[in-house]
Amino acid sequence: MYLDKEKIIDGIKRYLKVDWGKSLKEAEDFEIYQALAKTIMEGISENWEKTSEEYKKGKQAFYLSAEFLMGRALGNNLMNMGVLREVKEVLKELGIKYNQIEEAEDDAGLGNGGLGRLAACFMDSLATLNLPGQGYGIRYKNGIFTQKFEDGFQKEYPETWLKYGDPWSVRKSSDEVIVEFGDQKVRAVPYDTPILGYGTDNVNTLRLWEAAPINDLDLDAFNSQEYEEAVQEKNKAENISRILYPNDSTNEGKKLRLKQQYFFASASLQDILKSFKRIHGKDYEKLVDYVAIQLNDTHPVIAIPEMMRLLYDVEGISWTRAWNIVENIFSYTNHTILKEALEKWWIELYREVLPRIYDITYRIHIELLQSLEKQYPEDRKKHEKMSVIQGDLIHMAWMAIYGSKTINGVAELHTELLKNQELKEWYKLYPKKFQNKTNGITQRRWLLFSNEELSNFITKLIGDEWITDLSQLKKLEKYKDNKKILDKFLEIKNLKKTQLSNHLKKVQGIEIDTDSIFDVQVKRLHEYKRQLLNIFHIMDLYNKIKENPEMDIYPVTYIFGAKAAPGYFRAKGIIKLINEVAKAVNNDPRVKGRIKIVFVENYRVSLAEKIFPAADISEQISTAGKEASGTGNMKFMINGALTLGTLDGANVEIAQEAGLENNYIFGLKVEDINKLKEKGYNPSKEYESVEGLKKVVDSLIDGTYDDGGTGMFQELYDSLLKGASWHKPDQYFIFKDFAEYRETQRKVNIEYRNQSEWAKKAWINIANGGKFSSDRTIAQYASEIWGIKAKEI
Ligand code: T68
Repeated sequence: MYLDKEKIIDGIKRYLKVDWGKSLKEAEDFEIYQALAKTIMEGISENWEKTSEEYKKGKQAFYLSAEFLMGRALGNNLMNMGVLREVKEVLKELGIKYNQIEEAEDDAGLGNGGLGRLAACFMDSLATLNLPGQGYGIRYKNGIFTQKFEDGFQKEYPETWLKYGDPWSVRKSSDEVIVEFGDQKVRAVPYDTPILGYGTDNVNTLRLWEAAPINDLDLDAFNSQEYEEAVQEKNKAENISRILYPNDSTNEGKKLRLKQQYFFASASLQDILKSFKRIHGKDYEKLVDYVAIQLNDTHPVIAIPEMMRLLYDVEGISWTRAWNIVENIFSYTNHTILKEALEKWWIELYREVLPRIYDITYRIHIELLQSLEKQYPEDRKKHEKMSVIQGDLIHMAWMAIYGSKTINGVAELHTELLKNQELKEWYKLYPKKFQNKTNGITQRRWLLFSNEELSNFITKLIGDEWITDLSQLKKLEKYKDNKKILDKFLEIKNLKKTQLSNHLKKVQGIEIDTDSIFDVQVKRLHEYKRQLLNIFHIMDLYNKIKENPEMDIYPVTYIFGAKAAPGYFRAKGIIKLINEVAKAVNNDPRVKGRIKIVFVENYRVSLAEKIFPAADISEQISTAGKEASGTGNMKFMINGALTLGTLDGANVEIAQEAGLENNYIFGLKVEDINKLKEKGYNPSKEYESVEGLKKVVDSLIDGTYDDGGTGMFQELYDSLLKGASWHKPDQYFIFKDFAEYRETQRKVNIEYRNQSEWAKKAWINIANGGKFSSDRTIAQYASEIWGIKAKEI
């Protein structure tokens, strides 16, 4: 342990004085938070340096990701260091409420959703497993936008996590590098954040790059009183790392986005090569023995031609040798099969922003064509389909597959779909490159930290090994019929529900019945995730209550949390719809509190930590085949919520591990959907024939719900019944799955009443959650892809 009580008190007081000129009595919560954070930073500095030195001696893995959705660091760091309890005590003695200090920290929201949060969980697991792995990304000044609801509409406000500075990062000016574009040259300045593992002295690193101008000020312009021009270069440079693109699934195709990608890819590779050279000189044959690079989706794939530029142009290695190195260093993870998410760049734009990288990309393209010609002589159609450059577009995924040692999907089903459908030509060409790495989550943040009560209980029963070996949870299974234990579980669940309700009361003024079923869907808003199916079911239930006021329903609170990409009109329409239905349902005396809808504002990591432990039902209802994995599903599971879901993504493996009988699995499977598509799907049939459905759908446009004259609800209606120029009607099969979803919901509502049976199912889910630790995932990456080994300092 690096810190004892005295050191903590001394540190807090010292930093308050130095940084803010204040005594403890005068200090604001956020100042105490900062002082405490800096005390921790001071405490770990030696181990941090030691770890970096130690890791440099062997092979390291570098995780390149445009997003790291870290959330808050304070509580997590204190917990991983094993001093959370001490700090709480110290603060109490000083008359300070720890909770308030914790709430003073803004989330580091440098990601959109699952992909960014996965990267954050991976950082935690790497450190905990003492693995030499480092993250590289962008230090966005503004992370994912702050969401507010105004009259039921989503409004976006800039997120400003850096307004008081970030105490968790150290600016490493001496490691700056220059990144050059066709029309611009900038400095890339690294900021290092320590990643503390649990129960280890190792401290890993997340290095995020900030863009800065070569020249701060154009003095000539300034002297001629041209003030705007004087800071033009500075603004243009800083724009590169200013803002996170808030799209989680559509490809932006914007110039600034391409610049962001090249900016951090180039800076990271320069950094990697620089530190390699310091130790090994120009012995580049050794590079593959010291460096593995994981490309988190296609966003950093530009690193492939950039590595060629650095090795071939700058270091003067032959093209063939350089390519051989590339092919053995890079690996690529695919996170989606949605066509609109696959990154393609207009040639014109790409060439303008990155002229040399374009030339190199072109050469890569030609060489791929040559190898395709060898493999499939004169099969022009195939060549065209698999080309990096097709017409006016550059396909980043194709370059990734061609230039990587391995390519992996993020759940078994997803990987199978890649191999047999989406990327089948590539699988045929490179069968050995394809791997599966089912996602995982860190149980430290998502159970130990966010559910202290359940954690303590588990530890009391099976010891604390589960904290670093989640498969230990299996030992809980023997208690599945023990009434006392299940009662205790229910008591804890109820406590977490009360805590969440209290929080939501405070921040959103909502009253929630804590005896009701907490039925939760939290994730980005997207048509394929089918929040619309969820709200349609509630609308139907509401209609039924109006027809039959005495209807027997066990009370349910439907909790939603979701941000929509700002330009995603339909997703925003769905938010408005949920809020409108909520207004009607929650204020209707006929409902008598049996159902309630709560849409939590600004869903983010720190709120998620309060929501998962309180859930009874985990809604995972995406159209089969569309959700690559999902990771929220895993967080729910280990906190004892039952999955109400389709056989999609990692739901399949959750049901496999915990048993179908302990979850609520429904709906079309991938094969059903493929068949339906072949046959031709006509949603009007369901619309007309499924009892209650027509009434629900019609209420979008008959004046029942008001979209404030935006046309949003009409547009939703049309998307389901008419389709649009770019898609068929009801492309996500909401109507087709509606009846079975409703039936499954009915089952949930009845079975929940048997609390002991329910608790048993929840308990079995927890006991079988072991597979879904990111420790398992990362151990697999380490041995099956990267070839790195644990190294303790
Ligand atoms: C998610 N993808 C998958 N993308 O949807 C989810 N995309 O199934 C999976 O569990 C998770 O990745 C982790 O593997 C995303 O979150 C994005 O956020 C994103 C961001 C920018 C551009 C494209």
